[in-house]
Amino acid sequence: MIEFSQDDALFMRRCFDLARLGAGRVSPNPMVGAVLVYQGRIIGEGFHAAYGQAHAEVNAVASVAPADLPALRESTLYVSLEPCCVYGKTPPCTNLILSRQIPKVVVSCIDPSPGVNGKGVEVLRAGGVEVRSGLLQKEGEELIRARRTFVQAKRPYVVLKWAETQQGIMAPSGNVRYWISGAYSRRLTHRLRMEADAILIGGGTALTDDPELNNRYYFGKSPLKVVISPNTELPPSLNLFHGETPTLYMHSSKRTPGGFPPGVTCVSMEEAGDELIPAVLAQLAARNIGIVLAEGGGQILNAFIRLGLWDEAWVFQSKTTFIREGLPAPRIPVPCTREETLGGDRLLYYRNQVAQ
Ligand code: AOF
Ligand code: ZN
Repeated sequence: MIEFSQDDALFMRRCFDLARLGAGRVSPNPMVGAVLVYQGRIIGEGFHAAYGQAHAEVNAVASVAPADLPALRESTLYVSLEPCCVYGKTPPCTNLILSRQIPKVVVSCIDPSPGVNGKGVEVLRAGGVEVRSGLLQKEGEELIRARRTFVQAKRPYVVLKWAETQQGIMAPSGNVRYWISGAYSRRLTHRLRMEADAILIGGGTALTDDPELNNRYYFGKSPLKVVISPNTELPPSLNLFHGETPTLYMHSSKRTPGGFPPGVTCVSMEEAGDELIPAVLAQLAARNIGIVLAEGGGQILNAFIRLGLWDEAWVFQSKTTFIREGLPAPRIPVPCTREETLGGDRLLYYRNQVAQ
C-alpha cells in the first residue's frame, strides 16, 4: 500500500479543482490539473485549458516564478492524471518532467488512452523519478470518465436530460410546446450544454419545439447541434439550422437535403437501418465528439436507454400538475443516485453502472 499524507490529499484536491476549470473546452481530452509543491509551498499551478493546447503539467511549470525555478529539482508534482508519454498534439509531459529534473510525482489515476495506460509512470520511474499513484483515485477517475468511455467504448459519453411532471409526463399530447421545469433547472441544463461537445435531438422535437439548441443561460461555449430525423424531412427554416454554432443534420433520405445555411452539414444515415443510434454515436466519435447531451424527445431517449448506450441522466421533475395526459417520460432501469431540490423542481440524477 502506498502511503499518502493529508497534505498530499490537499494538493491533489487542488489539482481536481484546477482540472474542472477546463470543463467544456478540453473534450475528448480529459480534464487535468497539476500543482508543483516545494517545501509545503505551491510554486506552480496549471490545468489543461483547451483541446490540442498545453497540458496541465506544462502550464504548471510555465507558471513558476523565475526565482523558484531552481526549486523544481527538489519539488513534487501533483497531477490528477498520469503524465502522458506520447506525442499527440503536444509533446510528452514525461519529457518535460525528466528534463526539468522534478524528482517526485504524485498521480491520482492512470490515463486509459492508448500508448499511455501505465507507461507514463513506467517511463518516469525508469528515469529515476519517484512516482506514487492512486491518491484519491475514485475522484480522479470520476474526472476522466468521459475520456475513458471515448477511448474504451469508442463512442461519446452519453448524457440524457429531460423534464417531466410529477406524474411522469414529458409533454402534453398533440405536438404542442410546453415548458415544464423552472428557471434554476434551465440554468443548469445550459451548463450541461456548455460542458458537452454536442447536443442531440430527434426530428419530432425539432419540429414541435423549434429550439435554438444553444447555451444562453450559462457562461462558455455552445456545442455542435445534432438532429437525427430518419423519417421526417426538416425545413431549413427551423431555428436549430441557424445561429452561430454549426449543425449536423442526420437524415435518411437518398438525396442530400437542400437549401440549408452554410453552417449545416447533412449526413445520410440511410445505411444504418435498425442500428441508427450506434451509427450516430460512431459518426460523432469520428468527428471527435467526446460528450453528447441527448435532450429528447421520448423516442430518442428511450432508444438510448433500451440499448444501454447512456452514461448519466438528469431528470428535472416539476411540481406542475397542469398536464394530466400526454407523452410518458422514459423510465430509467437503475435507482437514482442523487436527488436535489432546484427552485421548485426536483432533480433526479442517474448513473448507468453497466456502461462504466
Ligand atoms: C497529460 N496532461 O493535462 C492532459 C493529458 O494530443 P495531446 O498532446 O493533447 O495528448 C493527448 C494525450 O494526453 C492523451 O493520452 C490524453 O489522455 C492525455 N491528456 N495528459 O499528461 C494533461 N490533458
Ligand atoms: Zn501530457
